[in-house]
Amino acid sequence: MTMDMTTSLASVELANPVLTASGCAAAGRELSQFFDVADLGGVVTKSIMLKPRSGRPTPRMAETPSGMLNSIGLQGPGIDSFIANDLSWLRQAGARTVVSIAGHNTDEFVSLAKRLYHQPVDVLEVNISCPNVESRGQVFACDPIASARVISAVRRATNPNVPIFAKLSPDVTDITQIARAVADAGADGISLINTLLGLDIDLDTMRPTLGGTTGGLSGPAIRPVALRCVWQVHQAVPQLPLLGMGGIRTGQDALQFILAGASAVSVGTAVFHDPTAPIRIIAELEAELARRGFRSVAEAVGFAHLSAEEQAAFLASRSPVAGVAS
Ligand code: RRO
Repeated sequence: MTMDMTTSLASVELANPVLTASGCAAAGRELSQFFDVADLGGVVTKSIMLKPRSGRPTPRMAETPSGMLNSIGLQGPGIDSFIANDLSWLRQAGARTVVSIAGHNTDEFVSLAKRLYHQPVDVLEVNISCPNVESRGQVFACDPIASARVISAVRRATNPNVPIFAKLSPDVTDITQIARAVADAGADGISLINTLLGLDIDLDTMRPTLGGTTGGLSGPAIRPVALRCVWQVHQAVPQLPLLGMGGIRTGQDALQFILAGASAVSVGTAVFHDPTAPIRIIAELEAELARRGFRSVAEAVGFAHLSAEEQAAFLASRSPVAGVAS
């Protein structure tokens, strides 16, 4: 039996639930030497700002024993160059495109949404959670009121046919409070999680390793945190589609996020050492779903929230491939 790998992010249907994660593959072009980006569920672009931006001082990356720290600081070409070069390339490549935007304030987010109004954008990811901004006051996702303000303004300025996903930070006391605030403000879905704020000290210089002092931690070490966030947010706002990410390296990891409530997943840090990881993960996920008796991705979304009895009843009702394979 063939597996139905399709899924959706609000109104947007995807051929499969595996996307790139923002910031780990620019606008997808550099991955196209390894595979056809149209074979992905979608490409999530590096967060783009209004103006070209050189980012934070170097060094901008640090490897730690338990993950990667980045302090890029929103380096990018600015929205005009992005539309002319990157978005047009993604369109001709035939990829589903999730454009990530970032602003210093609500007006900048609104200007970006307006510039993208008539562009080939499938989903707009509103990055309100970059940890590498000038001040913590700019991490809108740490405050429900600031988050809601940005999201409602972006929702009003964005093409109504384009769903907007708010990208949230795990560095908060209660992520469900932020999730409810952005849902009430008009977010069509939520991307979670951004990196965790971290620090590394170089023992030779006895100074912070990163030029920007602090950085965002990513990789498998943050996976349980990300999974917990997806679980909690799915429970709090079950009707809202979630794009889950944080340390996904294998199809089994991706399945965990889907069972916790994600409709799709993004693969980020893994592509630095295995650029083909997203494509491999699509195949692995399909096999993992089949082994457990699922016939579609949709059946598995949020399945971990069912009781053992409910799970067994569902799988038994689906004979002849009933039951959970070991
Ligand atoms: O550019 C960055 O430094 C950056 C961004 Br915009 C983000 O959202 N998350 C991150 O870890 N780094």
